[in-house]
Amino acid sequence: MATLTELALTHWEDSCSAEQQNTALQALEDGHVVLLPQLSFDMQQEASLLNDISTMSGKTKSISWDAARGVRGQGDAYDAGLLASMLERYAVQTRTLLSNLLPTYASQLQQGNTSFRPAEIAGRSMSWRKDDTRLHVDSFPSSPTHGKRILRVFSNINPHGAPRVWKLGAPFSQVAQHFLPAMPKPSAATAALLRWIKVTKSLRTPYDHYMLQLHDRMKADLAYQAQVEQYTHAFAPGQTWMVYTDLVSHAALRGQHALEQTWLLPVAAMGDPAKSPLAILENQLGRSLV
Ligand SMILES: O=C(O)CCC(=O)C(=O)O
Ligand SMILES: [Fe+2]
Repeated sequence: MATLTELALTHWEDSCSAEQQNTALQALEDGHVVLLPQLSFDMQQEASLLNDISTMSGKTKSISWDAARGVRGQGDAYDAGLLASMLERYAVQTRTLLSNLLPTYASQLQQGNTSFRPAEIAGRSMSWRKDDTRLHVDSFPSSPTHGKRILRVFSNINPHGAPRVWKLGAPFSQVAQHFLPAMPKPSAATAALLRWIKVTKSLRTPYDHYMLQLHDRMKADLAYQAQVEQYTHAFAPGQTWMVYTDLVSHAALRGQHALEQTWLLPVAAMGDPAKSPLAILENQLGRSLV
């Protein structure tokens, strides 16, 4: 089961010892959460973004930013310049952190979305598929990763002392063993159609098919949710943590105000590619998935 590995970094620019680098690499690839309890995101003049804004719709989970498209989501309710500067700074700081902590990944990391999550998680009404209070592994329906790893960095920036409470569940190999037998096989025609009508931004490979099925079947199965081994952990305000969310069963139960940065990594850049969801699925299915 996933555990937490703590590292005592205090600044985003901290240089890391070889031991810290090795600890972080092993922990992440083995499906643990790396917790940086003393590494906080300094809000500076953007603190006003944490004032509650009632125009944020209950259905919206986050406001996203990327360098090419700028701010998306319910960004209108906020000062766009402040939002962009906060999210861009978070992207830069997490990149600095990862290049110091995971130098073997650094040149291969591809920057994904940066997100601001100002809405309280608890009590939100979400469709089951979007309900992150249920244990799941991450898979993006419209953005196939083609096997690339999803490494995410989170910071709790709640100004009122509220923790961000997560659940962590069973190891990926067990999740796959539980759900793979009943899954439909991927269809090349369906994948081509989804691409043609632009439901997906690139071709949904067999790997992406199985990952999306896992995500959906985990969330849809309430008996599984109730019975699977799991434990709860509260991330305090001022803390940062990172985790391979494609590998680690996770759920976010409650909390308000977080920042998140997504990084994608080619499997070949891992210390041990055999620990990737791609390799685990290929091994269990006895076929290539890319
Ligand atoms: O917002 C969070 O704390 C995590 C939610 C989650 O599971 C996700 O974004 O994939
Ligand atoms: Fe998730």
